[in-house]
Amino acid sequence: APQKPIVVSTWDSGLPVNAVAWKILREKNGRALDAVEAGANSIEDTINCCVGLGGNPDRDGKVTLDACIMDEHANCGAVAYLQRIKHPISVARKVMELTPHVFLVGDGAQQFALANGFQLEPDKLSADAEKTYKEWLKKSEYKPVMNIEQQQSKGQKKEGHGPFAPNRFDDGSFNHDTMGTIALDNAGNLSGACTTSGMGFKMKGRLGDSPIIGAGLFVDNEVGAAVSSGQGEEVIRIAGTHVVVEMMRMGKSPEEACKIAIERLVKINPEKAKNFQVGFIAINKAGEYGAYSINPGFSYSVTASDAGGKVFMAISHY
Ligand code: SD4
Repeated sequence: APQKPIVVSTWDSGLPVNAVAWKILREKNGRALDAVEAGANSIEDTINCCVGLGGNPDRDGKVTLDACIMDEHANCGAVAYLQRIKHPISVARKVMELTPHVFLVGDGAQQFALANGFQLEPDKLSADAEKTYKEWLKKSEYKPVMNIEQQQSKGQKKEGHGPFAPNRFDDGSFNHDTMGTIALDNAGNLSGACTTSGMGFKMKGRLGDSPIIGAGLFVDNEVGAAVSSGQGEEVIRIAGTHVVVEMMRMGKSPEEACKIAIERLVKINPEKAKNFQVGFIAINKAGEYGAYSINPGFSYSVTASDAGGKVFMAISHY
């Protein structure tokens, strides 16, 4: 049922992110933009494979971060190939608010961050990333893998298909990847954020879809918002989240819109598509939400209110 506020994030690991966003949306009656930024910050602070400075490095052993953010006025900001800065999403927001530009990369992005109060963090991998990187170096295979954490997890994956099935590993870890968060606030405005350390062991300088407006994230306050996770190259090829939002503009539901974008992507090379993962999530102006992915294993988290005003959290899988 249509509802606001609502916040939807990629992956099971989106649940705690949503909880942070929810505080702003519901308890403080705040702006969707503030909510998605705070949510993204909270996961950038944790050690995990795929977001923030604790994430997996590129194949030269450097962690390089990509992020973008977009608000209800079509303001947007992005950073990419950003090193040693803890909160890329907040740097992206500052690019949006303080510069005449949309996108800063590499040294320039870092310099801008330092000039705006961000700290230079140590040039050091997290213990987890260090271990994974050493393991990877043994073969140094340049081959992007689906659902990175799933492959790394020592635990067995518990079966969890269909709406609202739990998706945890036996060792308690979450299914996890790039964090995309989209929200509709009480005022009826939409915003989104996308933050990632990118594909693990990528080539130096490689960017995926995540920092690219219209690929990794798109928001149109008249229509809806969408964000993606998965193999960025494939999302860029179809300007993925822009397709999703345009389909919603034409009257498709969020899930239908995500499905159309996924089908477009698969059609390019159906054989190849069996071996990579892309998932889209979307919400529309009415607070309806949906998602679709190429392969099983994708999940997303929703935090909203039911008809009685009760808060619920859910995880859905395909
Ligand atoms: C990328 N979409 O860099 C991001 C990261 C991701 O599996 O989701 N990787 O392509």
